[in-house]
Order: sequence, then C-alpha cells, then structure tokens
Amino acid sequence: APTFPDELNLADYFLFDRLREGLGDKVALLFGDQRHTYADVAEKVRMLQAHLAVEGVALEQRVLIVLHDSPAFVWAFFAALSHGAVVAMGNPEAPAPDLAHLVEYTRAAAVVTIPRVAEALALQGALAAADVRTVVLVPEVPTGGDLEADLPVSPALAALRGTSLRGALAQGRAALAAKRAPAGPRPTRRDDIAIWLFTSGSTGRSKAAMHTHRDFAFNTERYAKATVGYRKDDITVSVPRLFFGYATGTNLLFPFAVGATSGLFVERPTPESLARYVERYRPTVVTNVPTMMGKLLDDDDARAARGAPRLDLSSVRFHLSAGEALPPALLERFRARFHADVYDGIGSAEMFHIYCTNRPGDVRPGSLGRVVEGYTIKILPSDAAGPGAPELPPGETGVMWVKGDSVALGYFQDREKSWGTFHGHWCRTGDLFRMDAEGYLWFSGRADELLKVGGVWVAPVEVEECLTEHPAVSLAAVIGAEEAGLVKPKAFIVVRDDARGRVATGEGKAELAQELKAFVKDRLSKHKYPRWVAFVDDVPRNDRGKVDRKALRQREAA
Ligand code: 3SK
Repeated sequence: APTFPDELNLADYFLFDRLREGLGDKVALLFGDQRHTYADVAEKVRMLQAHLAVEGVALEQRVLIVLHDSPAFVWAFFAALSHGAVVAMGNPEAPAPDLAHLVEYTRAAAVVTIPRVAEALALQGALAAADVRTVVLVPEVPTGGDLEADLPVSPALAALRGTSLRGALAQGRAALAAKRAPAGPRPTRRDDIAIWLFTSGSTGRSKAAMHTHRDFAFNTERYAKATVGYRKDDITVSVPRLFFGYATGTNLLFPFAVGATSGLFVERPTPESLARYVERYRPTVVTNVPTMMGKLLDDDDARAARGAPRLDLSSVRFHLSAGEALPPALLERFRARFHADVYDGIGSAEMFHIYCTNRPGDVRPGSLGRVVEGYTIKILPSDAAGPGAPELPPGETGVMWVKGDSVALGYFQDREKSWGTFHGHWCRTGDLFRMDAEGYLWFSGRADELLKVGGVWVAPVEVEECLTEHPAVSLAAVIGAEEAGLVKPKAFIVVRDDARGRVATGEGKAELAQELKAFVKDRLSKHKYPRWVAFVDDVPRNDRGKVDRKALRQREAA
C-alpha cells in the first residue's frame, strides 16, 4: 500500500510537486482560449494564500468555494489547502437559503464566490451572521473571460469584507513581496482535515464527510493512477461540475497528480455545450454520467436525421461513468456508436472517490467491476452490526461494506449518522450488491429504497434497467406507489427523441404504457412489472444530477 509522510499537504502533492518535477511550463488548465501552465496556477495560488493569511484565516478553518468551473476555482482550492485551511464546495446555482445554510454550517472563515451569490447571501443575512474574514468576489464571466477584471464591490458587500479577486491577488502579491505571508504550503500533517465532501442531497442540508490530506493521495494512487491509468498526455473534461467530489477528483486532482491538462467550461453541460468543448479541447478522458451518455446518443441520432455533421468524440480514450446506474443497454449503444471504453464505477463522498470499478481491458457490462486494489469489500446481511459479521456467499445480495485508507473521519456535527456509517477503517455504504464468484460486483439499488411487493423484495434499479432496454425509453425511474394500501412499482419514463410522437396523444401513451408493462413482465418476475407508467419530460434530480427518488415520492404524495 502507498505510504505517505507524516507531513503532507495536498497542495504539494497535486500542484507544487509538478514544478519540482520540471513541469512548470506544462499546460495545467484550458479555459476557452486561455492556457494556464502549472507555474501560472502556482503563482496565483501563492497570492491567494497570502491574501487568506493577511486577512487572518486560520489553520483548519473552512474556506467555502461557490464558483462555476474556472481557473479561479482551482486557485482558491489550492490556496486554501496550501494555507492549511479546509476546503468546502457549494453549487453556485443552488437556491440562496441552501447556500446560506452552507455558510452557517461550515462556519466559513472565507467565502470565494460570484457577486450574484454574495449579494444573495448578504440578503439572507448569512455573511453578517458568520465569522467571515474575507469574501473574495470572482467576476461571473463566460468561458475564457477575464477573471481578474476590475470589479466594483458594492458598499454593502465591502462592509461585509467583500473584495474583488483582482484586489485579493494584489494584496497577496504585496504581502509576499514584503515577506508578510508564507510563500508555499504550510506543513500540515497527513491526518489533518483537508476537504469536506457533501453527501448528495436534494437540499443544502446534506452532511459533510470530513477527509484528511492522506485520503485524497491514497485514492489518487490507487484508483486514478494504478487502476484507470491517468497519463501525463491526457486532457480531461467533465459533465459534473467541480464542486461535486466525483469531478473534483476526475477533472482536477487526478489530471494534476500526473501533470496532465484539465479543460474547464462554465456553461451548464448539455449535449451542445459538451460537443463544443470536446471539439475545442480534444479531451482524452471524459467524466460522464449515464444521463448525459443517453442525451449524447439522442443528440447524435437527431443530427443524423437532419443530415447534420455527427458528434465527433474520437479524441476520447475513455469515459468514466459514476453517480447513477449505467444500464447495460445504454453502455452497448454508447460503445457501438462512439468506440470508446467506458469505465463504470462506484464511489461516494464517504470514501472520497471510486473504490470499485471496471477498468482497461476488464469491462463487464452491467457490473460495477471489481474492487480497486488497496480497498477491501464485503457483502454482509443488511442487519449486520459491524464489519466482522460473516460474509454472504458469492451470488447473494446484501449490503456492501468497504474498507480503505480514504474513509472519512465522520460527518461534521452528526455523531448518530457517523456511528451508523463509519466503523473504524470500514464504511457501511447502504448500497445493495452481489459479488459473483469472479469478484465482479452487481448493484441492486439502495438498501433503503427496496420495495416489498407481495411480500417479495423488488429493487427499483432492476426494473429501471429492464425498461431502458426498450427502444422507446431514454430514462426510467421507479418508486413504490400504493394500490388499495399495497405497495407496487410505478415507473416514470422519459422517452427517446425519436419516440416522442408515440406519446403525443392519450391513446399513444396508453398503448406504450401497456407495451412497457408487457416488456417487463416478459423479462423479470411478474410481480416486478410497473402497475403504472407515467410519461414525463424529466425527473427530479439532486444538485449532483442524480435521479432523486425521494423527491419523486414526495411529489407523488402531494
Ligand atoms: O457518486 C458519488 O456520489 C461520488 C461521490 C464522490 C466521489 C465520487 C463519486 C462517484
């Protein structure tokens, strides 16, 4: 297993070590037409770190970054780590009350955000109530825009310690010149807290899993380098945004760990925006999610139908997939059309990143692959009190437990939830899996989302995967609904673009609904078929883009 020195700062491990390796001139970031080398990034990081120091942000305090994907995100991220502070990240598109909660919950000593969010936080009273030492305001620019542009700071924000990014950098530069601030990473310990990752939730009330410097280095060595094989010549882009731990790893930390290049863009990812940046940056690694993979295929079909140039993803060596189940039918369609490997894996905020995955030369469609070397997985009965319980035999479904050096210390301010999840070196994932005799892992949903139908357990994910094999279905989400007090599966279906005509009339909908019920009955045990089928434009999603079954259930109950 990789060992790390007791003195470890992730700003060294991911950034400053690249300068020591002679990669200062290598391009670290693409942002529209801008190219930022590792040396450029390091310079900005030193200045922002000096700003934090001068403003009195202390070791271990939280620096809250609420930004779109841009170089400013990266500068703030490494400045906080280098300073020995703790990074927390939020979605700039989240509702203001959720962001206000984030400021309060993190007790942020510094907030780095766009003026629009800062104004909203000020209106919520969040900045005045918190012990914020500095609010660094980054202009909200399109991809490639000037992040250091002059930015007037409103008197209200100035009173709340607001300062423009340009001003913060200038202050930091002056402090460095006068030797009033450290010019590099502080000597943090490997087991100091470095980053908080939020569990995915539909509101800003999700909990923070607290991670140490060691956690990120361990997973990077094991997953990114040794398992999927990031390379120095890689260029990466991502569908999920950087504030989500999945992309923090795959589109920032992993490329930086090997001296590769990360391509960033501000726009909301759609097939159109993604196609534009794939054409522009020519990435070799795409951090993807199944929903976008389906949309890319639909978009490509639509292009073919109107005689437009097809999507060109030919630069991509591999796509990563995580965050939601990847139906085998979608994987096959995607591989057949785009000829790139897809490495589907499972990770979590609790483990920092992916610990079980498909990998080069070893892809089992429908499975989540095998355990990442360095981690240990056990499948235990759902009522197992601890990791020492006897394992279920191969082929039997139970709850997955995982052990590895990237396991979080616990959830901030939530001992009960922590006791239920973290057991020393082990994490109870709450995901249901079966492991086959060859060690491949097969997902069957969340333990707390199983439906008991006619006395027999049904995993919504199994019904969803079956439905997405039907040629009219782009996405399926299944929840339990009641019929005369009894729970039965109900399916919400987003149809593929070329099947929209089929659901244009009530008659067409009824016909397709019947067809889908019969489709599931033919393939799975009869009790699993959806008794109701509703056609929808989309389903509720949480702020990480995952289908939010809880919100779907609440909507149904209302
Ligand atoms: O899917 C997730 O929830 C996740 C979270 C953090 C890091 C990686 C992943 C896949």
